[in-house]
Amino acid sequence: MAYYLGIDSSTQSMKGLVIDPAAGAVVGAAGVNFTADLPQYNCPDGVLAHPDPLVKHADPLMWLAALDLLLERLRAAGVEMGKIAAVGGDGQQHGSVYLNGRFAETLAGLDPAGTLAGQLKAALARPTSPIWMDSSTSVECRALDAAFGARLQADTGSPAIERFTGPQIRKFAREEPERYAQTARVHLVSSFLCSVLAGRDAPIDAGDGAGMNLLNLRTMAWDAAVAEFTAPGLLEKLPKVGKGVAGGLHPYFAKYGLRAGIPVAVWTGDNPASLVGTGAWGAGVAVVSLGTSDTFFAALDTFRTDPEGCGHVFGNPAGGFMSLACFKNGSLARDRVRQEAGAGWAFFDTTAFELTAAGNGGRLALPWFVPEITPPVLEPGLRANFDFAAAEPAVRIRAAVEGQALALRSHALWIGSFGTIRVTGGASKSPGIRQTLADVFQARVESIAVADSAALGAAMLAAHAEGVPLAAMTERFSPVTAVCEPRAENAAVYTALLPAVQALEKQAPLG
Ligand code: XUL
Repeated sequence: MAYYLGIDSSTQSMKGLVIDPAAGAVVGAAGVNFTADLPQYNCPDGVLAHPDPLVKHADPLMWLAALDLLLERLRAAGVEMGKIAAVGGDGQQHGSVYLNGRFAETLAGLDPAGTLAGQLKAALARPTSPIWMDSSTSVECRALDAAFGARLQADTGSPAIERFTGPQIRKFAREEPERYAQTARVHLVSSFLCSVLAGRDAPIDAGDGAGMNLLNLRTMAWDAAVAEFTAPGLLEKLPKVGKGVAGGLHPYFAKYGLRAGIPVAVWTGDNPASLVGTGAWGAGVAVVSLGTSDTFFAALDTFRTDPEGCGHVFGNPAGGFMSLACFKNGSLARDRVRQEAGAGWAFFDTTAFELTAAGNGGRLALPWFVPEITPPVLEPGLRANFDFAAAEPAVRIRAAVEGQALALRSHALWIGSFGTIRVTGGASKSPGIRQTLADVFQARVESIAVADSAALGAAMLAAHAEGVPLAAMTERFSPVTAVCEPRAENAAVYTALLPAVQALEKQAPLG
């Protein structure tokens, strides 16, 4: 049967997953870790060292070396590469790659005797790529705010955001005008790697394009006025906006056993790919991913934006739109609350919730140990509406878990209501957290065992581009492993606490 390959180019690694939709099986997987496998690019954890802590760049040649190595590893692992019928992929969002006039010609003439990095080095107009962790463009964001005001969010789905590509391009054009002038093409990480596979300039999809502060989501075309303000002549330097198939696989990749000419699906961003991989691409299902940071994402039935400007709107690769909000204080914050309470994981995950009642008697905490993104608050520090330090460990733990869950609900109000929440990430194994989410949202909380949801989503999108229905793949590849039902008797308790968490977000940290 036909196989499909999905490649996830994320911050710290590149992963490949090969699926056989007819058999409902993952038939191959491989990964390249940038720190361990490609130390020569000096990007531990995927980031180049820089004296300014706000500047976060990576070496785009490392992503090319990773692509060569990943395909070689898949082949060496015994995957029947000749059975792969289409390739899809996704990239960490917002990061950008700057190419000169030699890019198109170099791509077309890729020679299997050489490496991708070796051949494409001379096509870079800028040696480094700013990535999503960069927050050095506040000046550019304020300029965009002043020029476009609320229209920027109303039309592009987000207000001006430091890590978004438009502000990054504006900074580059102002600081390095000569290199900007030599730039013929600005690609996202996703569209850059897709171009390499297809051997020609690939489009940017609406999933990833919406993370640029440049794509008008009402017209699905680049916003000419915003692009020109961002940097002179930018419109001509952007690839097309598109979906479907970018082209046939370049013969260069035949050296890994892949068939030249198989369709290369237009790549998307890692979050839109995860929306597909977690099976949440339809309305009414939200995903809460509990990791280092917590993310909340869901399909949006119609285009609308967050009135508070915290959440983003991206294209949904399955059609329509999706929302995404990122909460910086996730698992690391929970772990710190646990440690400071002197509790073990069993106590944190279960016992604390047995010793206390839903609503915690109104005692809430927001464990913001680092500056928060949702809502944007620069001053770190724990917020609480009671004497946190003096309270029992179980009370502290419930206060923090309920505070986080209520903040998630509060910032998701604009998106709509959800009958189902799918949870992923390490902390999703915690019974206390799952029941709290179920009760706070009054939704059924489903656990899913999907390790690499972005790579899986990318493989599913490759298959989908070839006519395989997404619904059938979701059932097979993203099955529900556990369910936690909401307790109706707790609905009113949490609804009554929403104003309290909203007030807490405006409070100063405890001293
Ligand atoms: C989303 C974001 C990150 C990156 C890297 O806006 O910045 O999730 O996509 O994963």
